[in-house]
Amino acid sequence: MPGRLTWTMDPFPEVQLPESRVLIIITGGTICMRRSEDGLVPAKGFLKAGLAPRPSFNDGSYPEPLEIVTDDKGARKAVQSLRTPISTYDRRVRYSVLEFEELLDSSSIDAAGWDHIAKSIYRNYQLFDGFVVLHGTDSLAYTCSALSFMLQNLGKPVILTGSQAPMMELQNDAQDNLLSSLIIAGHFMIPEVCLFFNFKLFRGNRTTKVSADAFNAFASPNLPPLATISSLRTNVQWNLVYRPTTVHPFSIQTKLDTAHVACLRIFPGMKPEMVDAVLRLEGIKGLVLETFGAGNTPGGPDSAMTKILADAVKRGIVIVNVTQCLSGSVSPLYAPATVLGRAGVVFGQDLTSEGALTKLAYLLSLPGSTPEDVAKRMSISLRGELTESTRTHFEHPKNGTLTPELSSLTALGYSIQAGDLQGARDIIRGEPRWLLNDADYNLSTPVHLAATGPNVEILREFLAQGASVHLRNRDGHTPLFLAAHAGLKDHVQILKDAGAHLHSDEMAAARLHASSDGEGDAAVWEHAGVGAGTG
Ligand code: ASN
Repeated sequence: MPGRLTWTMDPFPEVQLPESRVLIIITGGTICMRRSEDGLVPAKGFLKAGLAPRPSFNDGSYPEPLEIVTDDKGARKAVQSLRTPISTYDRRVRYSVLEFEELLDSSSIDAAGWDHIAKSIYRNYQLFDGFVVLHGTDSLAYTCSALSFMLQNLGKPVILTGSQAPMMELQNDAQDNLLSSLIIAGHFMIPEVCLFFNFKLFRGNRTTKVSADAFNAFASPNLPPLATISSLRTNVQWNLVYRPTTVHPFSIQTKLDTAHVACLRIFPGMKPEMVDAVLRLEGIKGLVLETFGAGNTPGGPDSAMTKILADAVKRGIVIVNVTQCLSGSVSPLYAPATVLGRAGVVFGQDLTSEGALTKLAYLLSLPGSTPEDVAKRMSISLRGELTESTRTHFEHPKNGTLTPELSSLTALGYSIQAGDLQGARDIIRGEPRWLLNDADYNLSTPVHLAATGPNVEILREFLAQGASVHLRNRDGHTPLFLAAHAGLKDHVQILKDAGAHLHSDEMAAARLHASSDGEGDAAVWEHAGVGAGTG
């Protein structure tokens, strides 16, 4: 092949290693900018100019192009793909790039841009194991928060990243941020909208930009990182990873209502009329009020400020109290905050302003939403965006040997084979998050085993506890493939209800089975998605 690179370091070129597929969606931002007469501007052709020439992004094997879906009607186009060298986890990541028509500085990204990203992920959801979104840093925390709500029942990793210095500059943070994002999206089933920056993976809706120029530009003041990178390892805090626990397939909510929400920062001496003016803007439905400390504003129960706020709540405007402080939560600790609560202002707990504003815009965009519903859901965690005071976290067993984990997994395997639902429940009690997504020597998870087990209720239980339906075993197979292969219709159905789909890699084998197995089995394969145009 012309231009083929010859520096591949692959020591076992013939060995078939697992390979994940990741789609990189490029919206713009400094990471893909070049110098111009007007200063830095986003430039197209990132894969060719920014990735292909770098050994850590290209093992030189130049694999076949990959298909991506480009519009709502399902139009597809084949685009160039590249492969990373082998990772420390004995896996390669193969990726393609979807570059937006117009690349933007993130200060110009709004709700329409969020829709564009959400739709691109939705259309390509079945073709890739994970997604990386390149985005400018200025409004990145807003986009992460918005997407975390818009992507409903997300079952795959979506990692947003960017950089403070362009990839094309000699000294940059772009290379590390993108490579780590790619590796995490291709190796770890963290089904959240995350932000990766400066060796840390954060839950996206907990982040805020804290520096205009440092590489350490983002913080997540109220939640530790979900993962950190140290030397060659990625250390995932599995006990913090949030998973949907309702059995529903992935869907998206678009058109967030940013036109009827506002954010206002209280300051000493602020005139109540100023707050009133905002609350009387035409069509206003929600206000994020950034208050002092633990949620306090000037004025007592009979003050003009309190009356203005109480009046607005009565008119159906949802007002959410969040703190101006970088960390901590609002609460009725002091009289001024208690007064606000009595006036109907919602306690936004430890939401960031970005999280509060985008959550309001999301809830207001839901069909049939009422101010009462919105107010109620603003102080409840939907995607781990706030800490509910009663929430307790299970702690993953620390250090020590692997024995307890391995023996739990083995015992679980026996319960699954025996169809013993109660036994399986007893084993996962208190530790479902990590155990259900753990894998044996064959990279089979408990869901793979339950997908062909005798008791479909065990499978249902695992899914309701947040187990992933998308992990693939060493042969590259999803639990859905195994259930269809075993001709188990009920198992196929429950997996599909939870958003499972056949991976594009297994489509050819699935079609072969569907045409050569008996008639009944062909129907099960069809139900699993063969012939549905995937792959
Ligand atoms: N202005 C740039 C943007 O947000 C900043 C950056 O990406 N570092 O698009």
